[in-house]
Amino acid sequence: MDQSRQFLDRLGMRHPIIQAPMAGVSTPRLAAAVSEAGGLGSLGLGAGDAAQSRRLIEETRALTGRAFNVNFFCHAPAARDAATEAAWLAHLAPLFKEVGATPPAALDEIYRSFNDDDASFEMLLALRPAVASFHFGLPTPERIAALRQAGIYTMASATSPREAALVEAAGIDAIVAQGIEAGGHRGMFDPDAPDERLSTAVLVRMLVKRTRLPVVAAGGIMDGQGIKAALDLGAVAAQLGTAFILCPESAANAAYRDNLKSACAATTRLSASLSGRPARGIVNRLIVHGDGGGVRPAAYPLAYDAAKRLHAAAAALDKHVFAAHWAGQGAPLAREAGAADLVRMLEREMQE
Ligand code: FMN
Repeated sequence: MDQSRQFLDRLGMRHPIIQAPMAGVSTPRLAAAVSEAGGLGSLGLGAGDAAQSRRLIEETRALTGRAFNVNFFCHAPAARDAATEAAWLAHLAPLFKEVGATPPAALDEIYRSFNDDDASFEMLLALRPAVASFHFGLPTPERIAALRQAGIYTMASATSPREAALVEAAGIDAIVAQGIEAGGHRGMFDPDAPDERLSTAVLVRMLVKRTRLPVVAAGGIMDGQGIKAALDLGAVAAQLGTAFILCPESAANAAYRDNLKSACAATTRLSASLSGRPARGIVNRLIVHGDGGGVRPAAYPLAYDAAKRLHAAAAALDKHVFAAHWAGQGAPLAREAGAADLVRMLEREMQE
């Protein structure tokens, strides 16, 4: 049996289509609709605590009996540096002023790493979702072993062959090969390490040759033709994020949807100015200002705290020019359709 068939059978999928976990955008309704349609839906749980994650998993289970994926962030704790943080806030001060706000006196680590979160780990062992995936790094080998022992299929992002080798050595079941085209945060383990910025096609091909693990292709894949191309390169499935943002089941608000449907979608950029880690989104005023000043952003997720506060002040005035509208290079190809219809459309296009 080929590797793709084995992967699909293990997770009870009919189609090699994974809806990417998207913190802030994916929802139980979206994940359940994709899994019910024969793909694999995902919940992005990196922004919440164990109690919120439990609720979302239970809500998804009430909507589908099929497998779905739950995703957590494994980032290293922010290296606190008062001078860098103060300089970043000073750099953003004119933007805060523009919306009648003042920068906060200090920045918070708004997202907790799974590696420092015993409650989320215990919650996973208790609820045993079919699949758990990790971004920005890996859980400890002991935790990976315990999750697998509990029957949970594990996946982790890699943006380079070096990270993929670490994923394989850690005993994870499958690698999500995330190319430079991808929307949202680049899953690099160390955001300060040199980055070859490999395309999805090159990365998938390299990983298929270098590892025996199943490789899932992620980044810039927007239609069935793209999924077919990824499978031809040796991927067992494709993980699509941007393609699912316009689904009515996603949590994207009206401003995000309008922006993604506009000509602006053609201009995405990888920038650390919104969160402190490289992430691809539709270019906005904060990205232009942040990237332009020669000032180093505060570390992840401290810079994200600043960006969210700035956006909140702007949104109160109905301004969305500082909002994080994550999207991949394929954003202009995004379509508006119900999640189940989109999965059916992708499947049809794969046969063309
Ligand atoms: N990947 C994760 O592993 N966890 C996340 O929480 C997460 N959030 C994302 C949010 C958005 C809005 C987007 C577009 C992507 C996100 N990603 C996240 C990255 C996706 O897993 C995937 O790599 C990416 O969407 C693939 O590229 P594409 O958007 O071009 O399809």
